[in-house]
Amino acid sequence: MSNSPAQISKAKDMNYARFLTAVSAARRASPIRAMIISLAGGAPNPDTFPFKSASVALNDGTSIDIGETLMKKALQYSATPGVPELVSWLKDLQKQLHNPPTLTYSPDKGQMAMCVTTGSQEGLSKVFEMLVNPGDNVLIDTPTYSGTLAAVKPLGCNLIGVPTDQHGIVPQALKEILSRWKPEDVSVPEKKSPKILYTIPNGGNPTGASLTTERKIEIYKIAQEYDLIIVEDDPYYFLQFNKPWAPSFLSMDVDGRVIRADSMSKILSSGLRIGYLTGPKPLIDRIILHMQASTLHTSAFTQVMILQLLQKWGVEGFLEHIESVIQFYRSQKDAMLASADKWLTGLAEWHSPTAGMFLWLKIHGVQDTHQMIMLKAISKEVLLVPGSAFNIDSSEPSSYVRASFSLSTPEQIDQGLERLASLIVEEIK
Ligand code: 09M
Repeated sequence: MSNSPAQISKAKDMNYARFLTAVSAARRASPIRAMIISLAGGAPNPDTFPFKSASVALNDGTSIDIGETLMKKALQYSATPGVPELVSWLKDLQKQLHNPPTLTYSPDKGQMAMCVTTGSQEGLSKVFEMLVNPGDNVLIDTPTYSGTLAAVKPLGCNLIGVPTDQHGIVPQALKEILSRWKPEDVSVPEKKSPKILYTIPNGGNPTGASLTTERKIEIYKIAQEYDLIIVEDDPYYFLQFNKPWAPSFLSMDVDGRVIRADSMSKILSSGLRIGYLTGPKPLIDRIILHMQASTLHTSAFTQVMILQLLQKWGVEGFLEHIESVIQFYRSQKDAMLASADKWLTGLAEWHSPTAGMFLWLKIHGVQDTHQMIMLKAISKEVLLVPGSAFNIDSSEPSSYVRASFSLSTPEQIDQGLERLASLIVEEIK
């Protein structure tokens, strides 16, 4: 059944309790939970709500209609893991795209489970709060998404940056870092061997780099050796420029050691705030307990709106839509690369992004881009982020900048990079 590469075989059973923080382990199901689900408890009467129905016009000329009955459901409390029909649709999607080996496992042995989150950011921050104790060593792609750093740094852990190149994490570098520990150290808590590895496998933010299949297999095996949970943050999975799409860590997860964060933000809407976590049931259950004590659930209206669209489209229609989104970003990327060639040759270097919406530029002769971008580029209307924002220690200098090719027209991109070129020339003269 599984499409995991033949080279990976299952390690010993996972002991999920080993990974939990004290806070996460202490979470208990709320006594009103059953009532919320049965709606027998504190649920208000939706007949008193002012909203009746909704019709949302789509760009293709059709619409999705939320009639009175469905609207009542959309306005009411719902189940914490997500509106059941949406969870079921997304489960089928994960099966079709990733066919995780854990689909057939028993619940306590890491069976694949899912929950809908308010954007992938909510899911990720709850994953970190579940797994990261103060003083823990945590392995993380460098450079990495500033929002991840914002979620994980306040937990008081020691972030260990894993070097990356144009193909993402360098497995040899990961091995070298881990060689500070012996694989048997994982059973000795005082040794503080890292328990999690966070990575953005496709279209890295900020680098635009994607891991190759070979590297993923190698990294998964290292995770087995050191009993690591892999946190696979993959919001740019659906924005991969080349086919076939790379197999995910989830697709090779024979052990039940991968928690995958997906996002609808880049393909359906970022403001609707829909993400979803997929991972072993014992861990997803902990996230759900956390949600029961915080958001209760992601907006049911938002979920129903997305569900209506996905049911209308089916998986095939969804993938067709994604194809058109990819085409847009691919041509934007090509425009940015052409302008970079035109204006920045000799002044900067870069790799062609394989997914996502960012070009990562290394500026020649500029040790730290922060001043140049924050003080001067803004006045010249160039929308760039200095590389230091993506460093574990943002006070460390960076000679990189992240350029986004999402919102600007090819003409604006061209003008922007022309301005950047003149800034660099000014800076290094
Ligand atoms: N910049 C993201 N990235 C971003 C960004 C953003 C306001 C968001 C990675 O919408 P979610 O919650 O599903 O996405 C969160 C997320 C998770 N993981 C790797 C991401 O890149 C979103 C929002 C302003 C700026 C922002 O710059 O890169």
